[in-house]
Amino acid sequence: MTTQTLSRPLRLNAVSFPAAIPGVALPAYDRDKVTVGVVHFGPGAFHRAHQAFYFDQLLAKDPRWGISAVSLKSPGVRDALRPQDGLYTLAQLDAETTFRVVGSILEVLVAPEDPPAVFARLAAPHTRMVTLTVTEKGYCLTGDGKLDTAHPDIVHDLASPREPVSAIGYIVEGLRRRHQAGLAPYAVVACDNLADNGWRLKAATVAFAQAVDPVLAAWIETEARFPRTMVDSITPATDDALRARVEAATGLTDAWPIQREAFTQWVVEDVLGDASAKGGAPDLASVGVTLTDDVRGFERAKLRLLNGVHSTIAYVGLLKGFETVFEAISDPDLARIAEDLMVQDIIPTLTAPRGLDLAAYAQAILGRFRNPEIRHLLAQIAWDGSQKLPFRILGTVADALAAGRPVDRLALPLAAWMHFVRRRAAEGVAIVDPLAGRLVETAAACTGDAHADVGQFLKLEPVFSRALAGNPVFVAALETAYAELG
Ligand code: CS2
Repeated sequence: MTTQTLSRPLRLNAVSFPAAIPGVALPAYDRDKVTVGVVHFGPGAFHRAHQAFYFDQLLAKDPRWGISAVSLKSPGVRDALRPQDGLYTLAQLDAETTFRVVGSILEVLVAPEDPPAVFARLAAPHTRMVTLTVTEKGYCLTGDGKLDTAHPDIVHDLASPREPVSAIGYIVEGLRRRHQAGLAPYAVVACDNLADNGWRLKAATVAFAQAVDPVLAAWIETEARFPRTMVDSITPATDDALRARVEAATGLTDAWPIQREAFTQWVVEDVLGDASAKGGAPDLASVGVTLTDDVRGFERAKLRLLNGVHSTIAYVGLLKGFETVFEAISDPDLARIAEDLMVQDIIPTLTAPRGLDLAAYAQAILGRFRNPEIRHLLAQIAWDGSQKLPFRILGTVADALAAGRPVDRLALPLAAWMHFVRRRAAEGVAIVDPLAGRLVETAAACTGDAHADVGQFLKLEPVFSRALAGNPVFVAALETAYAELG
């Protein structure tokens, strides 16, 4: 027993990390000299795989950009990372596997436990950037992309703007404090898979501020930067297999390591220019971030080709009994559907940004789905369908209809999602989706008849606009796909 205790690997932390097995990349800077320059909402797996990785590289050149991470709800990440002094391991699983200890997260605050600590970070002169990965639903938007003033969190925050619970409520309260203190606003960088993410967030933030303080709203409108972004790196949820693999590879235990593919991309709208020149914004370009005035081209291509096809593989794959993306894309029928969707249905709706060959980009995405090292559960991608499908598939559908092209294949993921919802509801399995209640009701009203069932789903207005729900070509395609998959 004593031997076991003695031989147990050390927990990763600020003291132990230099003892990692050689070959593991370690922070290339003195963490004691790093200061907070960024407040990040939503320190889930994606943030830790992606933005925190870029800032980890940046800190080796400029120590002003440490991250204060804020969990808006659960203490889980804080509880895992505090004993590790914010350190965690990033495993890149690909043809070559690498491990890296990331040091850019200096602290994790749990907002509901200590709102003043969050306000203090937001209002600090050195905080120049606020980033967000709060998933689609964290933006509290209506189906048509405006601030959802009926959302319970927004109702709460508009009534008590100094005691917010939503990301938008915190952003506005932080900006109010800066305005009052005569400080410049921070740049707000949305890093979720929403079309025109920064613009939508800006509009929602200004609308919120307008209801609270019109002078503040006007200041935000003119002074604050909300660049649009495209973010990309496939990041499956952490599991025990990863914990064991990380422990074996690094010689240290890590309660919450992160895994992703080697590929990573971050495209940010180049609106931080002035501030950057004055030393007020991080030099993201120096660590491989693309700064461009054509973010929309990248973002549409990624949302529609990668995320749209991901969701297709997830819903159709689950119906066929597959568990992971790798298994599903190894099925010849599904691989054909995925490729045809990309080439014949999605690419014709896109305008390639300068320097991007869409056909090659689509092939590269399919190659990434075929990465055998990545065990990405279809169930994870299937979460929050009501929030994801409008951005991932329905924009393509609307464009195809407007151009007079068929939408039969594009109807497949939507019909598969309907079956997925029905099956889960029938099995009594919880549906992870902010509309779960309405989805279960919709499923209960279904009979198995394609026309009637599709009609039930099309009543979900936050998902399907009236124009789409009333389009006979679209409805016919959905009914056919639904009957075929049933
Ligand atoms: C996935 C994305 O879970 C999902 O819905 O489609 O998280 C996807 O892996 C990332 O956007 C890739 O960048």
